[in-house]
Amino acid sequence: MRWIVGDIQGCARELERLLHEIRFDPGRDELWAAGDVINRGPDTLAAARLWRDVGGRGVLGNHEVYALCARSGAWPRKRDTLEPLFTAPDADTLLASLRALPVLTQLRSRGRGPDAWLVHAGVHPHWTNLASVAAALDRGEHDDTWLQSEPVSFATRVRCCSADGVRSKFDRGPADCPPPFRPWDEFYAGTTLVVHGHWAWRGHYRTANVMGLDSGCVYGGALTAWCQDEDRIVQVPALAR
Ligand SMILES: [Mn+2]
Repeated sequence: MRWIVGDIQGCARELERLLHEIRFDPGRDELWAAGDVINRGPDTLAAARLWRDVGGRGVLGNHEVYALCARSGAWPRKRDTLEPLFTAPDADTLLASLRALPVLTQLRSRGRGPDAWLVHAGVHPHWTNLASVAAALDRGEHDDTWLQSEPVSFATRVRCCSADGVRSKFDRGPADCPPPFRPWDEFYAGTTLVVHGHWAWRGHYRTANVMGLDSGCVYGGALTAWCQDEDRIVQVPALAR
């Protein structure tokens, strides 16, 4: 089975519980993270290691971009929960596997669920051919310049934007997006399902062509995963801390 999990953000125990609940078998199943495996939450190092140990697939989130740029010194360090990761003996290999992740990737259906595109935050209104955008985005090296480029920032950070792709800083519910900004998915006219994370305030939702998987586990919500092959959702509530 192929599972796509929403923002883990260092919630290693909930990820562990989820994998147990779905009887995840790394030899048979695939786990794809919708980005933001790390930071904010209580146990970034354990989350990153568990994600890696079961196969480590996914797309880059803004917290991975931050971690990589903070680590290299390209960005100043902010308040974060990355110290145990940065000082771990396997820090370099863990960070290298995060850096290698694509920003936008296609997941072709192999079962009951539909084909999907996976991205952390969303797709730009001008991105009408996602296959060519994905190919262009992942061409070349994922160096710090690439991590800081506008297309990568857009795909890993957007919630509300204008019709020409100017992003708003607004991060609450989609109904309250201040005009002229609208939730990015209102500009997405493609027929292939886009699966994303990043918008915890919005929680898990699904429309005809978009699915959100960030149900705010790190804020006391739930960790949500979608099984593409069976087209079903499994949620694990956040543990009390
Ligand atoms: Mn995010």
